[in-house]
Amino acid sequence: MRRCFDLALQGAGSVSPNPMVGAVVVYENTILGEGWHRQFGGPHAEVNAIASVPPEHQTLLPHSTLYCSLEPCFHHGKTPPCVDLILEHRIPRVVISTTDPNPKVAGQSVEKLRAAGVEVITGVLEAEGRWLNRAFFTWITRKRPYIILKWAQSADGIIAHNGQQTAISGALTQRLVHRWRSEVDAILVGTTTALTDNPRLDNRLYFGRPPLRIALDWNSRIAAKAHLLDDSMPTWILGPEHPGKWTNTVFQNINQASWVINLLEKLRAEGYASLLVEGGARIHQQFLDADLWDEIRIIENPVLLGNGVAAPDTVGLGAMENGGTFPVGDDRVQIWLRKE
Ligand code: AOF
Ligand code: ZN
Repeated sequence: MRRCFDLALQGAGSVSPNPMVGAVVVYENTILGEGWHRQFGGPHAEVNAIASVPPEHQTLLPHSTLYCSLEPCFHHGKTPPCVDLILEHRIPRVVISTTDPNPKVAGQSVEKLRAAGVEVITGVLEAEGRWLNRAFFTWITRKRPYIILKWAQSADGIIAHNGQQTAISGALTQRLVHRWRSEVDAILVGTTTALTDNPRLDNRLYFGRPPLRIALDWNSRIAAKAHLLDDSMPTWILGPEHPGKWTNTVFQNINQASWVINLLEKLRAEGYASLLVEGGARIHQQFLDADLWDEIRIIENPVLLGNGVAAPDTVGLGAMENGGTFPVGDDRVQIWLRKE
């Protein structure tokens, strides 16, 4: 199953809003084939795993076990049901980490396999399986993108000098942040961050697909020459239209008073299943106050800044769970998770 998870992770950044899924075909303790869901709209993990079994070993399928990190699908989506493929190949045993929360699946494949006489074992490394696809589970059950709030702070809890771009985290952490960007579907910043940092919000220090970038600009203050308005990658600006010829930039006319909810609805409608909120403090606070967050990633550097913009207050957030802490160069990354 751990091998299934490793395979599944190869799809990070390419399959959303679908889950990352890995599958392994095993005959008498020997792996005959492996596969993962590589691309949104493309073949599922089970299809790739079965197709990877060499022709001379296909006759072993009716004597093999299929391991799947997620319950095989039951429905005709962009691809035919994996459950039928398993039955066609007469695979007698299927081991699953978690059932698929998608209402079109939701345990029905497990039932169908069992009804056909297939031995099905579920719940293997279930917590890890859920963790792997926490964005997908949130997307399905909460009907909104998975929301990650991220900021860097000094040892005395300051995220920036007032109105000034302030470098806090180190170069190695910068690369990690670009990796995080490549793993999410969209990134959001507020106007102050857009004005003081002139961010690109791309993932040039890592590989993979760049996310959708989103900035608030209710009063058209972002300059035409700002990186965010260079039209180089998909961008949403929440605010009135700026003059210019845009192919990748969309000006979203949404309600300023309820923009957080409106934005989440819009992201959901367009299939963006995860959102990384990169600040500033006011925006983070709005998400925290609305209790709309799933994960907080705090980068802490030992520097003392003395004064400036204070980091959002997480002490009052009772419902937090420690998601782990690890060093990156001179920085320390702390992850907090929302309790169910
Ligand atoms: C699987 N194996 O590798 C994945 C599954 O539109 P489709 O056909 O790609 O179906 C997408 C849904 O299928 C997705 O919402 C989830 O419920 C399931 N994903 N299922 O058997 C896979 N990626
Ligand atoms: Zn499938």
